[in-house]
Amino acid sequence: MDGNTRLCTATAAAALKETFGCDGQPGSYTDVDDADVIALFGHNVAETQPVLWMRILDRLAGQDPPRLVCVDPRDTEVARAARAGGGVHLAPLPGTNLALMNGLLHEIIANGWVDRDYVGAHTVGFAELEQRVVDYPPEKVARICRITPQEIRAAARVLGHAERLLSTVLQGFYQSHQASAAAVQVNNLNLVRGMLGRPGCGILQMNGQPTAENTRECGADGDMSGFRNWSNDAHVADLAGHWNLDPLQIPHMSPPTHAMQMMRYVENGSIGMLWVSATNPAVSMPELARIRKILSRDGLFLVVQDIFRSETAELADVVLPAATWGEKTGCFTNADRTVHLSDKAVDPPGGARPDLDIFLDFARRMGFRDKDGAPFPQWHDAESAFDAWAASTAGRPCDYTGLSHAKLRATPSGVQWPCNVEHPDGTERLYTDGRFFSAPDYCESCGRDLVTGAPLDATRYRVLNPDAKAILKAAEYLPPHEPPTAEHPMVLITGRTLYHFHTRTKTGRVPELQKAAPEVWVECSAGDARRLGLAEGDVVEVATPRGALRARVRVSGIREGVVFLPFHYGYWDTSMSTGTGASRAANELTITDWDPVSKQPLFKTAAARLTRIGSGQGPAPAPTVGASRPVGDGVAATRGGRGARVQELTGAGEA
Ligand SMILES: Nc1nc2c(c(=O)[nH]1)N[C@H]1C(S)=C(S)[C@@H](COP(=O)(O)OP(=O)(O)OC[C@H]3O[C@@H](n4cnc5c(=O)[nH]c(N)nc54)[C@H](O)[C@@H]3O)O[C@H]1N2
Ligand SMILES: Nc1nc2c(c(=O)[nH]1)N[C@H]1C(S)=C(S)[C@@H](COP(=O)(O)OP(=O)(O)OC[C@H]3O[C@@H](n4cnc5c(=O)[nH]c(N)nc54)[C@H](O)[C@@H]3O)O[C@H]1N2
Ligand SMILES: [Mo]
Repeated sequence: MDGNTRLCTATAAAALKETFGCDGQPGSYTDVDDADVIALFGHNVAETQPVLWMRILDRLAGQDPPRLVCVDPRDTEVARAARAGGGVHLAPLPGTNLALMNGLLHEIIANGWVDRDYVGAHTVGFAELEQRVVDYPPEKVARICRITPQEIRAAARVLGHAERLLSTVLQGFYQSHQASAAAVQVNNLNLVRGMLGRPGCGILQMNGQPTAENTRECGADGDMSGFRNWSNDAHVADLAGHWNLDPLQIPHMSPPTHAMQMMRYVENGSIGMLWVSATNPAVSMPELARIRKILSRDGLFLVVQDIFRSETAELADVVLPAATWGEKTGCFTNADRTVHLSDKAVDPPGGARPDLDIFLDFARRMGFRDKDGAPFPQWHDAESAFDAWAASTAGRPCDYTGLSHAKLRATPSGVQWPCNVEHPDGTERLYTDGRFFSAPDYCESCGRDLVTGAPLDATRYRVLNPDAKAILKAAEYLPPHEPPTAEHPMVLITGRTLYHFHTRTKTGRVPELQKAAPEVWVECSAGDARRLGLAEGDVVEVATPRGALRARVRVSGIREGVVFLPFHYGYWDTSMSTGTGASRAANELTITDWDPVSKQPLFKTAAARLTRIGSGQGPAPAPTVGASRPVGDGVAATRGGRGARVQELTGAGEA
């Protein structure tokens, strides 16, 4: 059992566990309103979380705007706003985040911008961190990241002088090698600066989708329900009590197999059945030729539960049609711990059923029983499941005991956990008193070695951190596993555009969104384009050691030596404008490899080659908005139109 979160924010969870002993977002979105510096690490918030970006834009347009620090190899809207507002944009070579973070921490410590009182009272591990980052002076880091020492010093100065620092982290860090190690250094940055637990001072190890937070809390992402600790027998017994099970009915020798390893087991034949719900791995997992082969294996019984006939459903033995949001009731928890209720608005079509109903039906047909022989699970619909979940979180960091569907319905803007008798209206920020969830008997995890990923044992953890402090963990930088070579001289990164969501099962069906970004494109810098004899709109082959695809070139503000592919386009719609009918999925090219700590795959570093095939007809099919903005003139702007208008039916059925 593993969540899509493995591909998404497993690293957020891992980084929080390493530093605070437990998952759970320290900060709040309200920190945007008070911060004087907002630092975004590998996070293109303008295109991927535009509502949060609007909140930042409000600040930027208001009195006393915050300065931004943006770390991204592409010229995103965030990067532009950082430069325009007296902040800093760093565009490191992909795969060098940890070196950069060590360099920034080096400067902050060397210049004495450390809050010694906070560090002394609330953290362990400072001496080791200090010793580690001594080896990362700006000149050395600049050579690794291929930026200038002045840029590193400038960014460190902004971070070092911040009075209220909000740091956010997302896929530019999480989908790289040494992902958890780099994300942990962002936690370290806020801790050494004493920037936590006050308005404007926060860390947002972001989520991609709210449900990523829920999979972590509920124990569907290799975690144990309620942020309990796999290696703590008392935690397992406590959970077994809530579920009325014998502790042995909860297998807990070790965390469950992660998704990347599951695929290996299917490949080996040791997993014979896979049930895929609400995720489309035939497009979203790395090295698709391999994934297709695995999912098509004769010995595999593949069940796919989806709302559309996805690429993965095409490979299924059985398809279970699911109801979508709006057709069912349930809760979402946002990145900053805000719990929302989403009420059913309409009935699902045909035989489609809510995912929960499908799972409960399965449990009943299988005859699952609790320890008294009564049907398990004990709940039977969204509300009873929520109540059982809330009860099971009593005393845990994500305490939902003060929440119910009724309370959430009465609080439409949501409630931040923990919400209990002590905090009946929820909790805006964690760790305001400098006390953490990291006590040895309470913590979710005793942590891992940041370089190898090996778990640390409970006895050593107890010695390291007996008093529930935050843990400053250091790590040496190691180069990426697939560096550029003579044959593949560029670095390939992949990611998103504003207009599409993931594998496009929904946004590909919205005409105006599809029109804004109809086809795959590849971004490269003006310098690289000149060197390779490429012009805007040319057809190129993008190749890595795993495969190749064709795309049209967008000459954009991306840094030199790097190319970018959006990963939204699946392989079975072959209406490609190049007319080749070849696959256009970015994941044909990505590598089977993962971060040793979080097991999140590396979607953002591969060695690649661009080869010109011929000229296209006009500009690339890429939006002119966001990071894919062309550097030259002559590309018609992406805009909305009549097709973007919707007709809303009111209760009486009138338009
Ligand atoms: N429109 C839209 N919004 C979405 C989604 C979507 O599909 N479409 N998906 C949602 C989900 S689940 C997620 S997880 C989020 C993801 O949100 P983001 O993480 O913001 O999106 P990405 O485009 O994956 O990557 C962010 C940036 O990382 C940069 N990057 C790549 N490699 C490196 C590197 O080595 N170092 C650094 N510092 N930066 C690097 C890229 O240039 C890119 O601009 O978006 C969510 N929101
Ligand atoms: N190269 C590359 N690959 C990436 C990434 C990247 O940046 N680069 N990002 C990774 C990240 S962060 C993520 S989150 C993943 C996303 O990867 P996926 O989760 O595979 O992508 P989605 O398109 O969101 O797939 C969700 C599926 O669920 C279906 N669905 C929607 N609502 C419901 C529902 O209520 N019930 C059911 N049963 N089904 C439903 C949709 O139709 C769709 O088929 O991709 C990862 N892969
Ligand atoms: Mo994600």
